[in-house]
Amino acid sequence: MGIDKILITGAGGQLGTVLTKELQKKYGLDNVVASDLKMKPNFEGCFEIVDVTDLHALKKCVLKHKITQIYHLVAILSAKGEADPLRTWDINMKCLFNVLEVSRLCNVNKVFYPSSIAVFGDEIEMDNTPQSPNLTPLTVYGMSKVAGENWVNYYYKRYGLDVRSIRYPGIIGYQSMPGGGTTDYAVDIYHKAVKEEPFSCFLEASTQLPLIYMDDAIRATIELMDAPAEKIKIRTAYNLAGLSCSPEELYATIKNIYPNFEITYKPDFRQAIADSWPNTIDDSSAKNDWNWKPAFDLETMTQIMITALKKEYKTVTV
Ligand code: AKB
Repeated sequence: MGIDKILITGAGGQLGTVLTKELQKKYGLDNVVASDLKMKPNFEGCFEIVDVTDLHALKKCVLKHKITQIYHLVAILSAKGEADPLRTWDINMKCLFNVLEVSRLCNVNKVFYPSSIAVFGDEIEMDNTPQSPNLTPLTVYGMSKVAGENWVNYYYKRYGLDVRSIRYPGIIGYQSMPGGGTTDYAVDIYHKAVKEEPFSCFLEASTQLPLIYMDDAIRATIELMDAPAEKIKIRTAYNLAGLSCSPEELYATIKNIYPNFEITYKPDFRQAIADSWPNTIDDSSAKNDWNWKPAFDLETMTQIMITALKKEYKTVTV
């Protein structure tokens, strides 16, 4: 087998920014192609501007670099997606179809497709939400992920395309900002604390949601992609758990470090979305099939986030 050549779509996003660096470490700078609609300042490595809604542009990039694996991260998320439901559906689905078709036609042998806790809706058990309940998402983003999970399963069964997927909880990291999600509050709160500004939370104090620290999210992605094919029993998407907490619990861990940090609660339309998502997730299939085990709890995550952001803001203001 030759060397793997990796393409990441949406490489400038919250997860893409960090995943690109990890994949560069794993496969070498020359074997990873990051792509997005525009390049981030100071990006190191190979970058291509690709609009994934354009099948021909994507195909050209895949052929030019002899890509063998695609991590397809482009999507409009839960909260932003509600501003224009039909456009969200069009973009999320069109991009996925283009990635699947180009992969099938151009000998790409593995694809990663991120799903989300947004696939769940108001018919689930909120605690320890099982792998396969009735999926009735409330957002267009969630609907596109349910459809996407079924399409990747279809491409696996019909064409043998090795697509693997995780239902990410809200991802929390200091290296990049999320954009347009319902779990974004849990990143913003750390930035406000370190800047010593009060925080206005768009969810109610007690709204428990599944979250995951960035390093766990990255490791889960790479472990899933590295697992032998016969271990991957679920070809829609795996439930994945990191930690679970409410805004008031997260706030309490920050207040231990910043005793004067203030929070107010002003729930908006995102409250209804959060209310339809699980409190906690049953990820026993991921644990059993490919040995998933999270490493970060809430307290550890808070320590790391605050330490890293303090450093970052100091550097920016000096
Ligand atoms: C969002 O809040 O939309 C995302 C997600 C959980 O998929 N962070």
